[in-house]
This record gives sequence, structure tokens and C-alpha cells, in this order.
Amino acid sequence: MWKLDDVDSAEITSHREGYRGQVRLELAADSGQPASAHSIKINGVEIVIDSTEITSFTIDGADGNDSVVIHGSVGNDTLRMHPYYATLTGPGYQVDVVRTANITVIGGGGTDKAYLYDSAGNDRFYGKATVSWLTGDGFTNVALGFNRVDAYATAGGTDRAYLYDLALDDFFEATGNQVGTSFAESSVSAFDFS
Ligand SMILES: [Ca+2]
Ligand SMILES: [Ca+2]
Repeated sequence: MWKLDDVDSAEITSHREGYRGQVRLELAADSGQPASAHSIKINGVEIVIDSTEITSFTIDGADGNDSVVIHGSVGNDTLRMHPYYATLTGPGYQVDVVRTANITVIGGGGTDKAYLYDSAGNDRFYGKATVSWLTGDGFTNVALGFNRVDAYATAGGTDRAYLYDLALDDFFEATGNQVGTSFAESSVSAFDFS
């Protein structure tokens, strides 16, 4: 039910409605260099791909209750997550995830930034030093190990943000439509939550 094709880009699509599949994509440590490889596990079955051959991925959950886990590169990655959709760009690659209920992206080192956007319904955002997630009706988007996470509640509904301190000396601030926390190596901000 998942297929992988095309020579320049990998397209992974779930064809069975309502099927609960899992894709795990580990991007090459040194994308674009010879002998480095991306690893894709589709329901536990691994495919190894030369990172010089394939630089873009589309992972299509085709709805259902699928899970996608992406390990970012050791370089600087940028993540944008919307309900059921995510785009991760980094050195030498782009990954698009579409129609997938559960998306987790791990920064993997470097200076990584994540932007999380809400749904039209009621959503909740949880921000911690090393992991943040935004969850709403039927979906959960998780950013793990990012240096900076910004969450936006601009699509409507009654949305809540919960920011957590590591210890008493962490900085917490709330100004106007923004609340934020700064940690030693990361920061989390939430915009326009009620
Ligand atoms: Ca990274
Ligand atoms: Ca919302």
C-alpha cells in the first residue's frame, strides 16, 4: 500500500483508505556527498536511497490515521507544519508530508527552526525546551529537538498554549499576542493564542 517510485524524487503513497501505516524517514547525515544514504522504513521495511540520487520526498498518508517520523539532517533544517501537512527543508533535500494525521520531525542537530500553524478548530499547543507539539481535531504535529519553535493560532477557534519551564531560572514572557520561553539552547513562542 506504500509505493516508492520516480528517479529524482521519492513518492510514498498510502492507497488504502483508513489504513494505519507508518513511515520513518532518516535523512542522510551528509546529504549530497557520495556514499551517504537516506533511510526510509515503511511499516518496518527499510529502503536505502543514495542521497545524490533523490533529493525530494513526498509522503502521502492518503488520510486514515497514519504516522510519519522524519529525522532531520545534522545541518540547519526549517520545518513548517500545518494540520495533516508538513514541509521540511535542509541542505540538499526537501520533504513534503501530506494527508497524514500524526507527523513527528526530529531536528537532528544544527540550527533548526520550526513553525507550527493551527487548524480552524480548537487547538492546543504545548511548548517545552526540547519538544513542542500542536494538536487539534484528529491530528498531532510534533517538533523535537528544534532550537526555535514558533506556533501560530491564526486560523480560528479557541486555542490554548501551554509553555513549560525546565527550572526556575528559565525566562517566561507574555506580551500582547505573544508568549514565549527562552532556554539555554532553544526558545519557544506562541502567537495569537487565547
Ligand atoms: Ca538539523
Ligand atoms: Ca485553531
